[in-house]
Amino acid sequence: MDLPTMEDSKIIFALDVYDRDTGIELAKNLADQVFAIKVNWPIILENGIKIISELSKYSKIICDFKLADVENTDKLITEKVAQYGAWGIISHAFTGIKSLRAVVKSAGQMKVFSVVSMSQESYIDNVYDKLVDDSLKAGVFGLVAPANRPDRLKKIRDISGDIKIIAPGVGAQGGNIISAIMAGADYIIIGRSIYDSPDPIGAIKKFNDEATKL
Ligand code: FNU
Repeated sequence: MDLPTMEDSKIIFALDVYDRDTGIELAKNLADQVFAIKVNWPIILENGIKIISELSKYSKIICDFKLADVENTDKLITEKVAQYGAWGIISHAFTGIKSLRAVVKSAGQMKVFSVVSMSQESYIDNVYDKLVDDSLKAGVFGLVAPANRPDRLKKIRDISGDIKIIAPGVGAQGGNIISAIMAGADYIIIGRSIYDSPDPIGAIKKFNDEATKL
């Protein structure tokens, strides 16, 4: 499928809005500036799962559902998300390798990303190395690690080889795109600094310019 997505952009746009029309309008206008669009529960809870198919017309869609259940439940959710044409899905890793393997197995063509450290302090901070290890063993496509904690991100990069890392925390959460890329992020997830901007297209252009300066 030919999507107008800009393959060399390092930005993943976090479309954390409720309203369908606002979401579709933003996706239409921004798709050709970003690598992918990430949706989270807000737009799904308001509009239902079919919004994934609608948005997939404009960009690759990553579903940030942070799966964190026993293997069978994670599998049921993953299979359902795949039916609606999502390009990727995000799972937690702390539930262990059995659940991660179930997600990878039931994802089909979808790329699986696992959260190994968050953009705010959390109890998984103590076990990020184990989460990386399990994620690699389970065969995920990529990891989620914090852009706004570059020291932590660098440690994760150092133990993860060349697996893709997608990193939230730039802008509203205080992180900086350049230090995140230098620490090892492949793609930067940005939400509020784009959709809350009076000029979302201009905001993305600025982030793309910054990222390509490196
Ligand atoms: P913005 N996100 C996050 N931190 O912020 N998936 C994490 O550790 C994580 C995430 C998501 O702050 C968050 O849910 F694992 O407005 C939101 O969708 O730029 C996005 O990344 C950040 O949005």
